[in-house]
Amino acid sequence: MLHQQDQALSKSLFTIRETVKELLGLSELCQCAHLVTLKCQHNLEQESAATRKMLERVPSDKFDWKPHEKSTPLGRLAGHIAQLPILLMAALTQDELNFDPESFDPSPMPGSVPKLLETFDKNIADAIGLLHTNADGKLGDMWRLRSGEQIFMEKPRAAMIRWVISHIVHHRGQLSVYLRLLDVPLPPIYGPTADEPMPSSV
Ligand code: NI
Repeated sequence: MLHQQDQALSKSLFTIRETVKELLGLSELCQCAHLVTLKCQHNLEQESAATRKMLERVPSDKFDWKPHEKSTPLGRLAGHIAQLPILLMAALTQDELNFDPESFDPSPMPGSVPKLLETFDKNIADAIGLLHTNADGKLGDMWRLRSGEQIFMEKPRAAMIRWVISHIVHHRGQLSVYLRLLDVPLPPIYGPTADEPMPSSV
């Protein structure tokens, strides 16, 4: 029974592989690494476009505002989102990133909305460029996020890239609540908002 299941699975995988090769004109199975790169790029482009729509709505005179005494101020939250793609670059160019306060030198937070958007656009473009030049064949390699001896995270590069994208989405959700509380009209992301319908082309 198990043998039959193995055979069925092998047959399915073979069919998938042949279909992918036919669709993309790929000649070798090793090109699957390139498919993972393309998938990462697609996810990143999709989520960064949606995230930029939210960053564009940040009011320039409310950078110090926060919804609760325990919350991060709006400017720092938006700046953190703009800087998160730096983690992607580290995942694509280094074996690890060490947040050790002794040696880690964080980038300065963007102090205005134009600077915020400029930082986000540049970081996303640089990360996508590195995906093209650095990713194929390396996405299965393990990558670490640490502070000195303390390891926060150890994952294959592809999983780390997915984690950073999820982290951007997580903070984008927070940002949408901040903007709602500040009475800023919200853009549609995966559905309409109370302020705007989805574009007709989506
Ligand atoms: Ni964060």
